[in-house]
Amino acid sequence: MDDLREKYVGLIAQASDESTLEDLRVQAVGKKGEISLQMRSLGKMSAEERQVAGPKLNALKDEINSALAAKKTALADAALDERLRGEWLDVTLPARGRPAGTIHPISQVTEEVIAILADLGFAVAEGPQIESDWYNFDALNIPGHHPARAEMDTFYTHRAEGDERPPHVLRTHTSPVQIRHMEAQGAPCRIICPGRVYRADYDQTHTPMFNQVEGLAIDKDISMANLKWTLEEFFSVFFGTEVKTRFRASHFPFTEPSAEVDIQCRWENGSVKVGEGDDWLEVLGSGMVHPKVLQAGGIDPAEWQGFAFGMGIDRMAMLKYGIPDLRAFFDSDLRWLRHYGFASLQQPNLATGL
Ligand code: 2NM
Repeated sequence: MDDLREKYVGLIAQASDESTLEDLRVQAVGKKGEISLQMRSLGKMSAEERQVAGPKLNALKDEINSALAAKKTALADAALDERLRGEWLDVTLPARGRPAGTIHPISQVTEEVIAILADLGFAVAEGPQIESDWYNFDALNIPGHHPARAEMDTFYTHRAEGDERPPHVLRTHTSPVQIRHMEAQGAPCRIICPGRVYRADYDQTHTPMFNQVEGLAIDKDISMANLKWTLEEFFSVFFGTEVKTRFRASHFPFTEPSAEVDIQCRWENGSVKVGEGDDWLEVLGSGMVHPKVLQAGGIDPAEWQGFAFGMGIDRMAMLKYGIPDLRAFFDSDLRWLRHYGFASLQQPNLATGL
């Protein structure tokens, strides 16, 4: 018995994992274990021998069981210590930076323009970017043979072979939205239509997709004077300084009379300053909506009249924020976006300034 005790106490002490320990348990006190076999042999002993050997064997069995349990706990503790050492974490370290995007200058300027004109009573209207040629051209007094159709460098969609209907177009201006609005809501109205427009043109100052805002105000007694005041008010708030405008007679199929609008500026070593100096910069087209256009929108030109204007958002963004190259707007260059982009919480608001 002393040999057995010595053997198993030694082996248990040396065991380095739980499965070795389990093997030892089976070997010593399992059904066919060495100690169990000894206990079975008690039956062949005399009563006196049994009285001595029985309790000793029981004590040995208890001792081995306790040794196994103690070692099992010790191994578990050691394993936990090991994990705690390995999984240690400094919760006071600063968090990883999360890259935040920026608001694109075109989005920012669109929101600025909306904020200013909304304050002047204009509601935002939107419409499809793929238009029928009726909404994009005919309704705007640009008939099929009109040179403006060719000049506009229009993108046409594809029709199936043998389909003789005129193809749809990528809208070349946001005016079709205004025709749709006239049809749906009638007069009076004050709306602005911001959005993407498309013309097949690509050079230093043109991209095939660009952004426009057009305005439309229809009522019984609206005149060019209202247009001029509205635009001067708009530019002054947009540029944050009093801006004079100059109206030059022009021609658009959808307005009569028509005017191109320049804003006051000064050229200063290669860059332009708006609202000072005595140079002029063309930024906008406008006029009184042509009677045929009102009619196309279902509005009686004998009863109603109105002004309309259109400007390029991209151009306004370049002027206000000193962005030199138009094409950079659409390059998705992250360094450019970080430099010219706006913080997402910096939302245009007339009360806090634009
Ligand atoms: C411009 C210039 C002049 C214009 C006209 C209309 C409509 F639909 F009411 F007839 N919307 N926008 C207009 C007039 C646009 O952009 C240079």
